[in-house]
Amino acid sequence: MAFEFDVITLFPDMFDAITKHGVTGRAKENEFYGLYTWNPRDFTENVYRTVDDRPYGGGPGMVMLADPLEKAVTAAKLRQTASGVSEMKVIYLSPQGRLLDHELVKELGQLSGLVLISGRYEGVDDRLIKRQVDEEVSIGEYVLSGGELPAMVLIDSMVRQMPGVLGDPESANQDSFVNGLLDFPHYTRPKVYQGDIVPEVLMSGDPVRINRWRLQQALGRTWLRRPDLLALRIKRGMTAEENKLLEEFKKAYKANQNKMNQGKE
Ligand code: 9WO
Repeated sequence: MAFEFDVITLFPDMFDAITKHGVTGRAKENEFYGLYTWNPRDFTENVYRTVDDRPYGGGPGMVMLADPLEKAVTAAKLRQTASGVSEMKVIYLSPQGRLLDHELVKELGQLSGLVLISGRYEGVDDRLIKRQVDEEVSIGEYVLSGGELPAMVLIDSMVRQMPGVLGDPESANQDSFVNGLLDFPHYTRPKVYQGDIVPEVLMSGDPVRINRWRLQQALGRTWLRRPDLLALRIKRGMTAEENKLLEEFKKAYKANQNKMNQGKE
């Protein structure tokens, strides 16, 4: 049975961005997952089909009404159950949520379905969140115009982890962050681009040397750009080989810095 996503959104067409393009488009066609959208506007009772109102306590902007959202969530949960989903969570995408990382992507992948609420305006009536939401998830520390892009980010990150979605079964494991390191640099043709040549080792055809170089680059880049990630990785244990490669990278980097600084000071 496929993983089922149900999304509550005022802008269902936005989700064409993932369902009609690329890896996530193909995965949907091949029924690796199902995605169904619910518009709270379709669950309104009045002629204006109102989904928002002014905030109690005053202030700028509007707040999404609890009732149309709750009716949409109820319909979404019903569809999940009818599709055979047994383990489901309701997630509200918000800057107040738990930060999305590879750990959370794996955790949510253990479920069989998700109901995602994409808010608009200044937010959602808090009583809806208390009544219906199991977890709030944030994709980063910034405010957007709505939760649709975050919902798509979450779906994309989960779909590419589904077994069989990426052609090569190894692809998802090669991803950055899976081994707690940043990615190594990539090159393709031509061999020389604007005077810049591809590292010789990548053209050697020696898979042992190539893997060693890539691991060294990943370690070195993580050391340079994400010392916080490297510290975690060191705590979880580095092999003697990894330590040697990193020390070698540091030495080469520092030697290069000294060379660059010649003449200064
Ligand atoms: C709007 C606003 C206006 C004035 C002062 C404070 C304010 N906060 C917000 C706000 O948080 N609006 C949200 C817009 C309401 C819920 C949907 N929106 C949203 C979700 N923006 N950003 C996200 C989001 C979700 C997950 N990860 C990162 C950002």
